[in-house]
Amino acid sequence: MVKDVLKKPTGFYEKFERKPTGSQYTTHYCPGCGHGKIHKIIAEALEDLEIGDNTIFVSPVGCSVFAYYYINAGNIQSAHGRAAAVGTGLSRSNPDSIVISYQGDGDLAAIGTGETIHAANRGENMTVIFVNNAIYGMTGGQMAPTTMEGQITTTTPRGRDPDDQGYPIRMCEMIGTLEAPVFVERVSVTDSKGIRNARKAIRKALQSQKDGQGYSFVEVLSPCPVGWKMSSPDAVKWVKDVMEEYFPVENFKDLIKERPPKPKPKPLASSDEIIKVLGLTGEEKLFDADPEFLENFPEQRLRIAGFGGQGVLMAGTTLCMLGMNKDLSTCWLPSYGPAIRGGTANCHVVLSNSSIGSPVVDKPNVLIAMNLPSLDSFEDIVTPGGLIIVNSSIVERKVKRDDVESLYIPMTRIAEDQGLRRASNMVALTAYISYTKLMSIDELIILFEANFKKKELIRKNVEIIRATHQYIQNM
Ligand SMILES: Cc1ncc(C[n+]2csc(CCOP(=O)(O)OP(=O)(O)O)c2C)c(N)n1
Ligand code: SF4
Repeated sequence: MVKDVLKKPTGFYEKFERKPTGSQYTTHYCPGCGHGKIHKIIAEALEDLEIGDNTIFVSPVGCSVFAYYYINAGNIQSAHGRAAAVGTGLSRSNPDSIVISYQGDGDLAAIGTGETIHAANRGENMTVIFVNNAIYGMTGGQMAPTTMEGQITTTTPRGRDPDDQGYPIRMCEMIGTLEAPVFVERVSVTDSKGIRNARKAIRKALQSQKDGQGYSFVEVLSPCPVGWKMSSPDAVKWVKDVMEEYFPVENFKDLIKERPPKPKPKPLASSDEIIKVLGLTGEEKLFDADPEFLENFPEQRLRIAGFGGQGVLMAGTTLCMLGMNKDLSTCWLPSYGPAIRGGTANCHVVLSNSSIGSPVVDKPNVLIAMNLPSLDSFEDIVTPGGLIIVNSSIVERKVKRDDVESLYIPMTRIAEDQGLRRASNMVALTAYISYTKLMSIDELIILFEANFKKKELIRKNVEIIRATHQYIQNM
């Protein structure tokens, strides 16, 4: 009689559909890589602890980038180093879920160090699996913070020199000093004993999270034969002889028996509470919602672009405030280079009468180009039939496309004529509202008067709004 049936754990997908053809039963990891072993330990734990259905697996950038093709759980890909932040959001908004943050050493101990330490210090309810392979594997073997002293990498061709590049960072030791974490252990996936211990540690961490105790951190020393340019057996030996010497394989903290479950995260403040904290009455709406206006409002996806200092970002936020007052859904996404004043800046703005899928406006139906680089950069991405509003005071050329509507407004001159050159953003905004007749200019004036304090500034801006409106009327 067959007693044991060997099968793939349900924590893995039955088929790995990374590639549409070819083997759908193998991973992309190099032979001898530790990632595969660690994935298997996690996949088995998901099945045995019966948590597969409510686990969210966060994989950031690194060789584990395709983990979502293998691990049968909810999967989220985060940006490089940002898994701790994403994990925080996930576990707080889904307090009954198990959140596993699976990160390489470049990811966790370099670009994501700050977030990692603070998530640990807050005791976020998540399990971090930290794969320490002493190198940036995915990008071809650059030095990581955990690279060993003397180790040759593509960025330390003479070997890591602590006088130049510092010493390898011991993350478990650092995190073990913090109060909040429940369980911190370093393991190593080299021989069968090491793998058994890794299995135990990962299960303990996940069980602890299942029991609501908070933050666990398991560091796994893991071979990267390709990045280290070694054979698999030599890589395993190097982990044992070199890495384990500097990174002791041991437990640094285990409060699992004594730590009571953490209280569930408090619900976010209600809108009544926010209104109270802000000292508002709740009646601040400037306009009554108009069902007909909402019903007929065509979605506006704008890019407002210009030099830093021209107020393009503020034009976007003002437009959003105007939209919010009309009960529209709005969002605003700024984008600017390091040199804010004088550099280029632009913002993405969406106004819609239904929910907004993405704040990114890659195909705007309105472009406000306040300088030439903005027109050059964004003219082509405006959707056919869209509108391009150009600051003709400083943009000498015309719009090249003939499948969009173009409007040329001397924004800088109109602002200057009213004695406030830097308010060309108000000209741009007024021109857009006045020309499209989406909202009334009075609404913009009332909003301005309600939100800005300096009387002189309000007066000048109101004059600019009126002058621009007049300019559009006379066109
Ligand atoms: C913001 C950002 N910076 C840099 C990169 C390039 N990048 C991709 S993977 C990687 C290194 C990953 O190394 P590690 O976290 O150690 O994981 P491993 O590949 O070794 O498993 C880098 C630097 C990126 N994708 N995003
Ligand atoms: S480069 Fe290294 S970490 Fe990446 S898959 Fe290959 S062996 Fe694994």
